[in-house]
Amino acid sequence: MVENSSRNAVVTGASSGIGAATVRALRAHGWNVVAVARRADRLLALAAETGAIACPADISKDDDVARLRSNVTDAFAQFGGVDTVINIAGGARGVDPVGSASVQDWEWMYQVNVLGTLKVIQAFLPELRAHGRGTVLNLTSTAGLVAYEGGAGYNAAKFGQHALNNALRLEEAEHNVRVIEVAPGLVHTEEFMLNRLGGDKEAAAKTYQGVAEPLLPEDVADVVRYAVELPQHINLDQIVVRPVAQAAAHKLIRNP
Ligand code: 8X3
Repeated sequence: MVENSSRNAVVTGASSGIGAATVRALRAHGWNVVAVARRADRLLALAAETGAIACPADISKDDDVARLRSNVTDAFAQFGGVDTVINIAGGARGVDPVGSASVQDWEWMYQVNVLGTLKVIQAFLPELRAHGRGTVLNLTSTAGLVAYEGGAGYNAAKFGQHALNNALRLEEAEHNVRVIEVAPGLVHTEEFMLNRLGGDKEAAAKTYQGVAEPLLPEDVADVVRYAVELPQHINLDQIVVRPVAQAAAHKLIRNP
């Protein structure tokens, strides 16, 4: 732990991918971190590796979020309180067109991407305001900027999260809470496409096939770390980060 630092972060979605990489990146730079995810086993391993504090919680459940809030308050009390909330938890389910998409999948995506982010923000806003120099960073996606075929449910959720960011930035400026959005394109994570495609490993691998250098979770984590380490009066409103091979959502260079 770093005493009297004003580098006290909560990171959700920390059990794998960009969330876990963000915990590693922040810890490597001396941040105090509470790492949050549903899967306790993975979280505890990450905590043992990095020195982060593990708080297993499902951010879509009110009781879990209340417990998270009280754990974070206790953990950071002697270090000046939480000043940075990083919402990485989220995900996609399905690639079906609107006409045949599963309503359940859409509901799940709205729950985790929009309402989960909302609940975590609501839990910590009073402390961020009280701190006087707060940061909220929400991980969205380029899927929140441009819709694509088969993407509508995920697009709708990420567009929604993007709207939340924009409204929140306007509302919180007077409390000196900055609101940063990081919107990645193609990132080769262990689980994102696997979850989206119902565990179909072959189909998931095809997403990245022939792409010379898709982004890795560590690449996005570096961008997140950079954004939250900038002096607090600098607000990177929105950072769009893609691999060079993906010039746009519809233009991805694949080698044969
Ligand atoms: C992931 C980016 O292209 O699968 O958030 O929508 S994409």
